[in-house]
Amino acid sequence: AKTPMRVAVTGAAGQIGYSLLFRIANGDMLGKDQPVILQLLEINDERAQKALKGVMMEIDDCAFPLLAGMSAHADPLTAFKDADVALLVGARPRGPGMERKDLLEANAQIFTVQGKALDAVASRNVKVLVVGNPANTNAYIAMKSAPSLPAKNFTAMLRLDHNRAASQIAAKTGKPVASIEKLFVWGNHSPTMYADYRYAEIDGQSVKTMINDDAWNKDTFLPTVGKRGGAIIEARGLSSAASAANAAIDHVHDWVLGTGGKWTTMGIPSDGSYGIPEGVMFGFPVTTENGEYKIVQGLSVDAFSQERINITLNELLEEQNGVKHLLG
Ligand code: NAX
Repeated sequence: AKTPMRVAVTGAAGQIGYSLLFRIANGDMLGKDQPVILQLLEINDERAQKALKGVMMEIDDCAFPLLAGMSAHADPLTAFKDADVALLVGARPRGPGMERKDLLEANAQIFTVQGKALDAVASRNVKVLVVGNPANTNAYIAMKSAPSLPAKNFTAMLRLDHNRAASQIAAKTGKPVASIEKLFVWGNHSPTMYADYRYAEIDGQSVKTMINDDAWNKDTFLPTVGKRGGAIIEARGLSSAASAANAAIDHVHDWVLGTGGKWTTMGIPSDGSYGIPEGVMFGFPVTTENGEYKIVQGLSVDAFSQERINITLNELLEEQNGVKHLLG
């Protein structure tokens, strides 16, 4: 049997946690032959810790054959010990009267502490996915706070945007979502993201040619994908949770187990590709193999795409500048 992998999850008693943990323990993320140990972090608060215990009771009651252990933590230094995968889901939500700047700073504080803890105790090969918003900037802060870990181990979740884009394209073309290839999303996990289907194919046919409607791209597709999170809050009264958990599962699954040549989207520290400054945590088209991702190279960027990329890049650079003074 395989050695169990240690999976640390923060915000484990939250909404996304409640959809995520059961699927990890069920083998959806790391494979149906891969035992897992869950190391669950919540804030050091009686109610949160009690709620976490409740979730763990339910996980126990599923009797998952792949679950090789599980523990509750209030300190990232114990939660991240020897972690092979770390899903940083917990974050500070925007409270009443909170300015964007306050939100960035509150989260910068959390992700500085957690980055340092990963640096100190996690596996040297730990794969980190940041889900908690602002996801790209939080991932950037965690990466900068963990100088002894490779920067490439830190990623941000753009996969929900990617999956939302795929679902819209499937609906528009009437084709199965699984048949869509070479679709991806550039940039920040925010309404400025740029979902790019210029290269997408279904059964070898160009999606752009099939749709043949640039106005739909600009006026319907991009706003629908970009504002989907808001639409879900409006309809459900709560933010996306099961779909966010599903995207986190997809992201880590593909990173660890490979895409077999297919393209997907990951928020990763730029290596300078496509003019994105090095280190910026940016959504790129990638393929993955043997636990490593590679940016798809050589795509042309037309004027419209460059404009969209600049908007989402500038937003990220602004966020990054807003927290610069907090990084050592
Ligand atoms: P919830 O408020 O339901 O749960 C968050 C949990 O995190 C809470 O239980 C809280 O106690 C815990 N927490 C807060 N600070 C913590 C810390 N420092 N250490 C450990 N735990 C901590 O939020 P939920 O709906 O689960 O969403 C979690 C985060 O995901 C939010 O920041 C949300 O904005 C973000 N999202 C990101 C998405 C993405 O695509 N990247 C999409 C979905 C979601 O909006």
